[in-house]
Order: sequence, then C-alpha cells, then structure tokens
Amino acid sequence: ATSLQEAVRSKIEPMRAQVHEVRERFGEEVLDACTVNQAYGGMRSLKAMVYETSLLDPQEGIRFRGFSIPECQRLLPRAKPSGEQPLPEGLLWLLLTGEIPTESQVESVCQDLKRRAAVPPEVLRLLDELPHERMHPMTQFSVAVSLLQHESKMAEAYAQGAPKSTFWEYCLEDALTLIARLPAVAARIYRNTFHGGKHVPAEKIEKVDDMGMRLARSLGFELNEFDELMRLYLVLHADHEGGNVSAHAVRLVGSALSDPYLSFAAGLNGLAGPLHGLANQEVLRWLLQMKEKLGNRPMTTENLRELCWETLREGHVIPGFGHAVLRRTDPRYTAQREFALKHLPHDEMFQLVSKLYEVVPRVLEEQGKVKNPWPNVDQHSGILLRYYGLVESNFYTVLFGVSRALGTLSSLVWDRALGLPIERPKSVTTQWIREHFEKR
Ligand code: AMX
Repeated sequence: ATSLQEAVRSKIEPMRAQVHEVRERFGEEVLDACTVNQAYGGMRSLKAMVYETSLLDPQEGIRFRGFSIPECQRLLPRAKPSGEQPLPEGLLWLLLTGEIPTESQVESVCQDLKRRAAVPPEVLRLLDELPHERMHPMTQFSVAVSLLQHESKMAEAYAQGAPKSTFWEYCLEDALTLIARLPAVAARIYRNTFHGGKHVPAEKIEKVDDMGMRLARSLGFELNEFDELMRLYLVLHADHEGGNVSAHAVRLVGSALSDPYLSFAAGLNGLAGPLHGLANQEVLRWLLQMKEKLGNRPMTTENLRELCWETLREGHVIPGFGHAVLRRTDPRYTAQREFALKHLPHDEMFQLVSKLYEVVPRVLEEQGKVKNPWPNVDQHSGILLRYYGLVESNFYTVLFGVSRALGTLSSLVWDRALGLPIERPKSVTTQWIREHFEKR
C-alpha cells in the first residue's frame, strides 16, 4: 500500500484476529498481581494495560514496534539529499503499521502532512490574543489543541451515528491533521512569546517537505543542522510505551470516545508536569545554575560532586536523572550525545553534561534512594537546543509535546481499531483495605 490509510486498514483485520486468538487462549491467565503498596505507589510496574506501538525494556530502553533507536536511525528513510537522521514521517508509518516504510511511502506521508499543515486563521488569531508573558507555553499549547477540536472528524462522525467499527478511520484522519498542524502551532506560540509576535512568512514554509524542517523553519531557524536536530528530536520523544503520564492520559481520555484533540490535550497537560515532560526545562535551568555556581572554579569531579550534593540537601531531585522503568542510560540520551559529539564537541555546556555523566550516577548511588542513577532523555536535549540559539527553556516541553503526538495518537488509532472499551479500574479506600485483610 502506498497510502498510510490503506496500509493501516490492511493491518486491522489480522490484528483483530490476533487479539481474538490471544484472548481465547490466554484470556483468563493472570498477567500480574497488584499489592497494596502498588495501589498506593502509582501502580508502578503493574502490568495492567496493552499498548502496541512501543515497549520499554528496563535495560535496553525503548523499542518502537520492536525496533531500537539505533535500528530506527539505520533503517528509516532520511531527508534527501544528505540527511543523516530518520524522518519523523517514517517513524509515524512504523508506529501506525508496524512496518519500516519504503522511501515512497514516507514521501506520501510527507505530502499528506504538508497538505494538512495550515492552521485555520481564527485559531491563530485566538492564540495571538493569549497573555503570552504570563501564560506558560505548555498552557498555550494545550489551549491551541483544544481550539483545533471543533474540526474533529471523529466527533462529527459520532454525532452523525457512524458505527463503532469505523471510528478508527476518523480517529486516524484527526490524528494526521493534528500532527500536521503542530509545528505551526508550536511556532506560533514560540514567536508570540519570545519574538514579539513576529512570525516567519508563510511563503518560507510552504515549500518545506518534511515535518522536522517545517518545525525548524517555522520557529525561525535556518541551519540544516538544526533541521536534522528537529528530525532526531521528533523521533526520540515520540513514544515511551503506554503507562507514562502523557500516553496514559491520551489513552484514558480517548477511551471515553473523546476525539483525538480532546485526548491529546489531556496528554499535554500531563506532559507539562515537572516530573514528566517539564523536566527538560528544569534541566537547562539547573545546568546554568551549576555553571554560575562554579564561577571560575574548574569543572572537576570534586567541584561538581559538591554542587550535586547541594541540590540534594536542598531537598530537590537532580533533573534529568532517574526513571520509573529504565534501569540504564536512556538510549535517547545516547543518541543525543552522539549528535553532540559530531556537531558540538567543544561546546561548554556539552562538556558540563558529559562531566556530569561521570559524576551524578555515583552521587545518586551514594545517596542510596534512587532505583536508577542514570541519565534520561531530558538531561541532554536542552543543551542541544541552546547551542543553536533556542535558549528559551520554558518552550522545550512544547517540542516534546509535538513529538509525543506521533506515538500517543498512533496508539489511539489502534485503541479505536481494536474497539477497546472505556477504562474503569476499581478503586478502594484505606478503610476497605484494612477491613478486607483483617477479615482473613
Ligand atoms: N535526584 C534525586 N532523587 C531522586 C532522583 C533524582 N534524579 N530520582 C529519584 N529520586 C528519589 C525519588 O524522589 C524517591 O525519593 P523519595 O523516596 O524520598 O520520594 C527515590 O529516589 C526513589 O525514586 P525512584 O523509584 O528511583 O523513582 P520514581 O520512579 O519514583 O520516579 C522520576 C522517577 C523520573 C520521576 C525520578 O527519577 C525523578 O524525579 N527524576 C528527576 C526528574 C526527571 O528527570 N524527570 C524526567 C523523567 C523522564 C520523562 O518523563 N521525561
């Protein structure tokens, strides 16, 4: 199939049959048991959901439809003529269909998204009216996605009585339109908030063929290297299996048959939390503070150790380290480190990040609380953006959100294709737990 829609369609019956067979054979098996501690403790590591687009191995990191990040970098088509990073459109095909696309298939997704990319002028006008100086870019982003909702094909189809078996088609339609429009939305917020509302002229963007470059150029950056960074960034942050706050929020809200716009806005609100997506803005602030506190002192292990302990003694976490599931260095960190080694090996902030890679894990191990002392994706992304001039760190989570749409919305399409029901786990009270176990 050359069209993404047809490729997804061709996978649905076989996948429904597979799920049917798995449920027939194993439907009554116990996948996991939930302890009282897990019920109080954020359901950590409890296997209680199925999510097809990606799977996180605690040691190895994320795999998108079975492909690791280095494999995606090797196998997914790149921008012509000389791009080195995978095109996000190729990852989108992979996430939606489970297959590595051909060059022409990726080309068809690029063209499809390009056709959908223009944001309705009334939405742009409303975004221009927001109080940019006082409103966090993530709040503006969430508002923007909600403002786009009135064009939802899924909401319209539902209202007109479309049968349940067809919801996925409208969901896919909305997902593609929403993904296509996010670069322009993000750029509008960026230029409104940090560049006095001076926008990049539409003629400059119209001819751009891929999402990474469209994002880069709409934000106002001109270097090819920054286009490449955006492509890499959009691929790396796309999906991290189903239980993280943003992915789970999209799934949960979508399970009420809320359309992709409403569902994704919920995901963004979760991504905006400091223990989740907001960590990338916290990291850059923390790194700059480190640099300031170091002053003229050299970046030695001893000096950095002391400053890390200072952060911990103040009762703060060291941002960009640790993970709820991962137990090794995040491969998304490694991919960004490789980019830095190639393009900005002498950058002072990169050197600080490199040095912290040697220092922080030991400090966290000495502290003895964390389950994973290794760096995560957010430790690295800010310094790359800053190097190219994107210095406004409270915008960083918006970029994370643009990327996260690729994975969470692909998964949402499959939720509807498989006809998953409304989510409704059972909760209990402390009193209930006491009575239940005392009775035994
Ligand atoms: N610095 C200091 N302490 C840390 C720490 C860090 N980087 N990471 C975890 N800890 C502490 C926890 O706060 C907890 O302490 P407590 O018992 O006093 O509350 C203890 O170690 C055990 O935590 P854990 O089981 O190892 O981690 P978790 O699964 O509860 O939380 C995470 C995971 C990511 C929220 C946590 O490691 C953290 O706060 N890291 C810093 C923020 C960050 O980088 N977030 C981004 C994560 C990736 C993402 O979603 N974008």
